[in-house]
Amino acid sequence: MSDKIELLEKISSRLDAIEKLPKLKDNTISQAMDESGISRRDFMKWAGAMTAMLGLSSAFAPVVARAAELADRIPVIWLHMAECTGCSESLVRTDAPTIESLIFDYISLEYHETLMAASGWQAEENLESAIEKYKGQYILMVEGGIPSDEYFLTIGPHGHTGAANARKASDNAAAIFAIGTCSSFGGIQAANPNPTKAKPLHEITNKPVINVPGCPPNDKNIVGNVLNYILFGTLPALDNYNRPKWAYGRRIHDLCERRGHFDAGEFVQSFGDEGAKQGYCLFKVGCKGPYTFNNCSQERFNHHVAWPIGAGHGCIGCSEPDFWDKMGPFEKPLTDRLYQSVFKGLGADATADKIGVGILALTGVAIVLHATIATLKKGEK
Ligand code: FSX
Ligand code: SF4
Ligand code: F3S
Repeated sequence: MSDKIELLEKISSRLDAIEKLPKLKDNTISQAMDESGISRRDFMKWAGAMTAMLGLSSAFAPVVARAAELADRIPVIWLHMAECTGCSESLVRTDAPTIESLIFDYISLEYHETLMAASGWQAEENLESAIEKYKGQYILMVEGGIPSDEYFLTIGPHGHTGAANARKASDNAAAIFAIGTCSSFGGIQAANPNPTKAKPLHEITNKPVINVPGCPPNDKNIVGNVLNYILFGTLPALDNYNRPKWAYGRRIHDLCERRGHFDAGEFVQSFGDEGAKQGYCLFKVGCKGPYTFNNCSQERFNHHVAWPIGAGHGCIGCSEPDFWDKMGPFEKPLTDRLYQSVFKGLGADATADKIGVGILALTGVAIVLHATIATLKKGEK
């Protein structure tokens, strides 16, 4: 039997078992799509695109669609720590529902502070009863950096700390996702001087955490992780920063729509100049796409129409550890120093393909050199 058929059979029997679990929602995803004017054909097209995004062959599209239809069987607890709520907004703030936002609506969100009606005692009880009722079965998603100093971020009538809530919810979860750069790496809360001693989720719990960074992360990356868990029930292939390789395996620069201009030495020199009007490369006005691992250039935001570089500003490296401190100034290239040692001595390039810091430093030099030489050559023409 080929590996593909064997895997498909394994997934199908996992989905059969999940289907037997109680439905946690009254409606079905098909009803929700009907109400929003999304056809079955659109849904299957979407499933095909998600299949490709997850790095699976098209033969897996029907099981990906089925996993989405079974998303209501898996309870989800979503905790907020110190953040701007942009990660939740990435999913819920749309002018017309996307299939991702419908699925987010359809998964059984047992607890989500921004979206639920409960507050105070009732909210605290809801969290405790959801953890108890679905012990060992729920997906935990945590958004935000976690202040480690007990004085900051106390929540609810008992005054539990965010760190204590996150730890307790992690202890009993079936799978744990750090949603956004704050939860994955500390984010803006942990930026120098880090007054609340904010930490990433993986430093608060000793259970395995899958990081889904981005400030905010793409809605497809959040939903893709839920689907991946339903399909496989195991950790996906991860890079050195525990980011799923299917989403964070390539640099922004690798598939950027302005890459041809980079190679040709055509750079925007200042915002609003002729090069900017021509859609030239943004490296010289600070784009950090060459150092950033994420799939924004393919997946984009807002119904797949927009993303930072498409809108005319460079990538600021928002899915990399410590980017607030290490990627700045955001509108200048990193020409004053070699790009290295972003996080605990590792460089961003040490992630997906395990290139060492030495080579990374060379990469930084090579990129700056390319930009300089290409511009000089351009001037000679
Ligand atoms: Fe905000 Fe989420 Fe940035 Fe952080 O996103 S978009 S500050 S990653 O935790 O709300
Ligand atoms: Fe795109 Fe930035 Fe790379 Fe230029 S430097 S090609 S704008 S990712
Ligand atoms: Fe962030 Fe860069 Fe994507 S700034 S949203 S990783 S293009």
